[in-house]
Amino acid sequence: MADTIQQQLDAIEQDALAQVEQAGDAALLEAVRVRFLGKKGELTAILRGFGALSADERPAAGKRVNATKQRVHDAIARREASVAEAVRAARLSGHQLDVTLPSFGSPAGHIHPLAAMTREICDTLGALGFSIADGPEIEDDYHNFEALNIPPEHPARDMQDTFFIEDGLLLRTHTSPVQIRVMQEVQPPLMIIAPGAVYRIDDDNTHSPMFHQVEGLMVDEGINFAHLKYVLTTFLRETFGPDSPVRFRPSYFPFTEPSAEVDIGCVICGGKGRSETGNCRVCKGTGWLEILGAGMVDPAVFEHVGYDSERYSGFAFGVGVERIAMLKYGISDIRLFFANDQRFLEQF
Ligand code: 2U9
Repeated sequence: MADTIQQQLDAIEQDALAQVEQAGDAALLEAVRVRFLGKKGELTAILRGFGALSADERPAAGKRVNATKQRVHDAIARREASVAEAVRAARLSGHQLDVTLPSFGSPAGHIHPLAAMTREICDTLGALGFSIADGPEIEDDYHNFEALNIPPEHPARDMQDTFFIEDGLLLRTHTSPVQIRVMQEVQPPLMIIAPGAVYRIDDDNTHSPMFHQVEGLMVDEGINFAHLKYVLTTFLRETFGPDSPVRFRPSYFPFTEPSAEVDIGCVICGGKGRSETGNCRVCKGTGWLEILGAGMVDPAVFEHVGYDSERYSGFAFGVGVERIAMLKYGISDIRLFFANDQRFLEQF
């Protein structure tokens, strides 16, 4: 009787191992496990035949059944591991990583519109012979005001207009102190431009407490107002187009004499002063836009830096970078330059 059971066990084991080998995935292997090792499985069913065995034969027969179960169980476990490995290998070979492929790329940043405008202004003036100079943004009263012939009672010196720091220091209100420092160091002839940030207590659509200027200075023997007119007319026509009308109006600055404000024909209404609905809102109906200030350097400024004002003369000018960019690109609020909104910046 025991022999018959052993024959049955051998046959079931052979069948089970063959089926394990054929099972190609986890679900099929589970079906094999249930069929042979489950509660109602074939190897469990063998135990029911034990009724025909004598009490002496039963322990040995039980051991054989358990040993067979263990071998089938181990075969299933081995096969499970190899099936899982095959699945993993297939997945990896299907998703090969080609490290030589070009990347998707990340969005490239670009130069800020004010930096681009500053460069353009400096390039145009550079082509006319000016070299760039720079200096500190924190200044003293002498370089920012006194050397520039700005009188003690001038409104620029008021707490309302200038950011004063401590110990008589302040945030420069223009880049003119750069030119003062250069003149203290070198003798004429000189032709310099000073681009950079300046600070004034002012904040609305067209004024920002920090803004940018490019100032220019040319000093030599025999420099006169015609030189000033030529340089600034050339600069403005390079910037706003060769046919742009340019006019010079008398004005006043403490550091230049005579002084002028310079206008270009309104870039919005084409100089007509009118729009379809009435007066042009940008030039207020005048047909002109004030674009920069200029003048012949006041001899008092030369005296402060130790230049012989009998021998040398010079002209100076100043432009606001934001103002030029706003007019050139039709921007109505200066704060857009500083809000760092990608939708604005991407347009340049
Ligand atoms: C030195 C001597 C003279 C620079 C000048 C202006 C006129 C002027 C404004 C333009 C727009 C300031 O940014 S803004 O508001 N500037 O009108 N600037 S003459 O004159 C100088 C500079 C340096 C030694």
